[in-house]
Amino acid sequence: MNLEQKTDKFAEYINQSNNIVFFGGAGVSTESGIPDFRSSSGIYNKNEEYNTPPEVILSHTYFFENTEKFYDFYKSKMLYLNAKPNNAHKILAKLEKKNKLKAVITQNIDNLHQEAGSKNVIELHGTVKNNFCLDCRKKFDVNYIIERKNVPYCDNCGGIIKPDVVLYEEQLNYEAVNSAINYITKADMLIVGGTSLAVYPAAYYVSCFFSDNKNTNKKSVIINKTTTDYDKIFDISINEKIGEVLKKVYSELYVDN
Ligand code: CNA
Repeated sequence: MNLEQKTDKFAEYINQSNNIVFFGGAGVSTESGIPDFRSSSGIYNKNEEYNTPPEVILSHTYFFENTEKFYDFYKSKMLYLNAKPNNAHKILAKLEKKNKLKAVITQNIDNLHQEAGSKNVIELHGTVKNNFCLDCRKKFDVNYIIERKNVPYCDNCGGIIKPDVVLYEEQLNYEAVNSAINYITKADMLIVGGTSLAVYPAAYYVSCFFSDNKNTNKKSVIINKTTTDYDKIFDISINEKIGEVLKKVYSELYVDN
């Protein structure tokens, strides 16, 4: 199938479904100016000024052993507070409003789906918006983190503040995981986008959709700029920019704009 045929088919699948689930990652936000991890322009490949790999800096152990260096990296590489939702975020929000899409499941921590208007967003890796004191649990917004020179300390008890994001070596939130699996297994259409599916357990969630063989009418689409190891199991795989693809597909749907 060429691109035109793929987007036509993709639109046809959306027209036929009212139970779509979206599963996405950092590639959803690159068109908003936030770099992903693994692209050639991603954080893993543009990290010259730090001689420690990002996956080490963004780990639980590193946070506690090198809190100052962690925050230095986190504030300069992970916080993009001026970024705005792009077409991908906006169209997913519209599909939810039209009662077609039931949930957005994201590995992103940037809050852009909510800013675009999506209501049911499952954040598997937490969000930069929420931060809390490790000692007294007092909550802080992200501005408090930015305004502190180095490590942010609690103004109530002096404890270290940690962003409510899931670091390497940490467990995912049990409720978020359960809810994500529930939506994916019940969906009749899965759209995966902007994720290398390389971070465990991302590929596992996707496999949950394919493991139920009872519904033979299920449809699946993956949109990722580069190929992934899983492209072949999807009905349609598109290696293009997700914002552009979703915009084109949305214009072909039987819904009012
Ligand atoms: P990843 O491993 O960096 O993969 C991103 C994928 O997206 C790559 O395969 C790219 O080819 C693809 N991609 C990049 N731009 C586009 C685009 N415009 N359209 C379609 N595809 C594109 O990131 P994953 O999300 O798979 O890995 C999970 C990590 C990344 C999670 O822990 C996130 O928290 C973390 N992360 C999040 C953000 C964010 O919140 N915006 C930014 C950077 C990293």
